[in-house]
This record gives sequence, structure tokens and C-alpha cells, in this order.
Amino acid sequence: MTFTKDQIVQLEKLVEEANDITLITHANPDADTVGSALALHNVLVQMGKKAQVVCPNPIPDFIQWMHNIDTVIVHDREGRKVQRLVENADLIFAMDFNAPHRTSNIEKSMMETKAKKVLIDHHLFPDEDYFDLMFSFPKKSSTSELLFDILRASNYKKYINKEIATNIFVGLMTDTGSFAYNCNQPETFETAAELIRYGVEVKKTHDLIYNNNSIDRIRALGYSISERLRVFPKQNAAYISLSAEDLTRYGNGEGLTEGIVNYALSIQGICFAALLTEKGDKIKISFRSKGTYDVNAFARKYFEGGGHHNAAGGKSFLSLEKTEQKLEELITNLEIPC
Ligand SMILES: [Mn+2]
Repeated sequence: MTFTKDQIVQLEKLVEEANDITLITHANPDADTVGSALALHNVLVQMGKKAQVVCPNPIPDFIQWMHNIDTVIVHDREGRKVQRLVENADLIFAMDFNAPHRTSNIEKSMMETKAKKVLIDHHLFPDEDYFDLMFSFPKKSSTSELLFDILRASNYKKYINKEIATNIFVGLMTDTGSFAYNCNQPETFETAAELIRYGVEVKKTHDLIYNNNSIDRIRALGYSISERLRVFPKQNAAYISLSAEDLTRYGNGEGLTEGIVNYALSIQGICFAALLTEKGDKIKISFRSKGTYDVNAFARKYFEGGGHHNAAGGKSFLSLEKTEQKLEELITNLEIPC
């Protein structure tokens, strides 16, 4: 399944008619949402459009080097400005999320704006009533890969340059865990090959993402595994739980706990993993699975979240301890094939 020529024509028309364009990322932005937004932003600016990327909350440290990252406006820091940019835009793009509520503090402005609304995303169940035009392809590895397909199929192909290709590559690489999952199809690797033709430096880009950890992050990882990991061998499950105090001890930087859940999942015989982090009045939860167990359904049913089959997020407004209890009770009753 791919998009139609008609969708591309509609997209080009919406862009042509718009002067003020705002590109929105999801809350707790990752490299796919930011990379795809910045890549499309680059194209729009080259076309002479007034375009702006906005984020609900700060961008994690590990992607702070991305091209044009310093142009992004963050709602947590400049709320009024983001509100104006969303509400007064002619056209908004939702990059890498399926419904306004995924933007937390930008949701209200998204509901009030008169702008035309375009979705470019690979999450299941997009909010069809909200968007005027949707590029929704859950089979795609990443929104970045989907965007690259769209650019190449449109009049925007001529604007693709090394910076755009690199930002897209970062989204693709990180959403597939360095080409390890969500990429069991030749097209994803063909996309990567094409991005390299546009000048992407693979080793350098990989090092900037994966070999660029702060000391705090590495120490937090060690602590999480040695002190905060609980394993349920019978249920093929494991989880890590970090209190606000734990996070503060390691500086609580943006992206401090990024990827830590994958270490729980990497244990032999573990096919369900979760990471709980205490953030203000809520507990943020990341879920991962290997194989057939659907953590998207699990997160939706029990923790007000969702995402993908093997990777999802959720939240809880119980205390950390109560959330741990709830999760453990669920785990104990789960049948997780491995
Ligand atoms: Mn994504």
C-alpha cells in the first residue's frame, strides 16, 4: 500500500495556497518526529514559504546536533508563540503522530486553528475526522521514510539535499533501532541506499546518535540495570522503574532514559519489557515486546497510551509504587508468548 498520485497533487495544492505553515511534532519528541519535521521544513523554506517547526516539550540532547535544530520553538519555553504559530497558520503538518492529543500542550491550539491539516505518520488509527489530507502508513518503518517517499514522488524532489537526507536518515535509523526492527522489507534498505546517494555519512551519523552518551546517561543505565530491574522469568517479562529521585541523581537531562527499556527486552527469554519513570504528577511508561505480543493494545487498554505492535507508550496517575503494583498484577496474569 502506498499513497496515490492524487494525494500528492492535493498536498502540492495545499502547500501552494499556504503562506504560513507550521510543522508540529509529538510530545516527548524523538528523532523521527523532529527529523521528518525539519526535513520538510527545509523543503518549504527553499520554496520561499514561511515555515516553522514547533515541539510541545524540549528536544533530547542526542539529536541537538541535527540540521536547523536551533530554529525549533518549544511550547514549554515559548507557549504563547507556539500557540500563535499553530492558530494563525494556513496549513499545519502533524509529523509522526496520529491525533491532536499526542501533542499534549499544543492540542488546544490544534483544535482551535482554522488551518488546513495534513497528517504524515506511521501510527495506527489516525484521527480521520481531524485531518484534511492524510498520509497514514503504519507499515512504514518511520515517518521519515514515508516523507522521503512523498518528496521523491512530488515536485519537491529537486529540493532534497544532504541536510534533508541526513535528518531523514536519523529518523529512519532510530525508529528501526539501527535497522534491527520495523524494517523487514527491502524498501527500507533501498531508501537508506538512496539517502546515502544524497550524501549521508553513515558512520558519522551513527556515532552522533549512538556513541554520544553523557556520563550521566551511562551511569543511569548501569544503575537501572543493577538496581531497578525486576524480572518475571515465568511470564517472560521484565521492567525497570525509576523514581523522580533516581532521575534527579543523574541530572534528569532530556533523553536521559531513552532506550533503557531495550536493555530489559534484550534479556534472554524476555519478550515484554517496560520502563516506568516518575515525571511530576504522573508515571510515564514505555513498553516493548519481541514477536507477537501486542504492546500497543496493552498500553491502550491499561495505561491510556498506544503506539506500535512492538513499541508503545502509556501513562499512569497513580503513585510509582501503585503503578508498579498494577503492572506486576497484569504481568502475573499475562500470557506472553516468547
Ligand atoms: Mn516514528
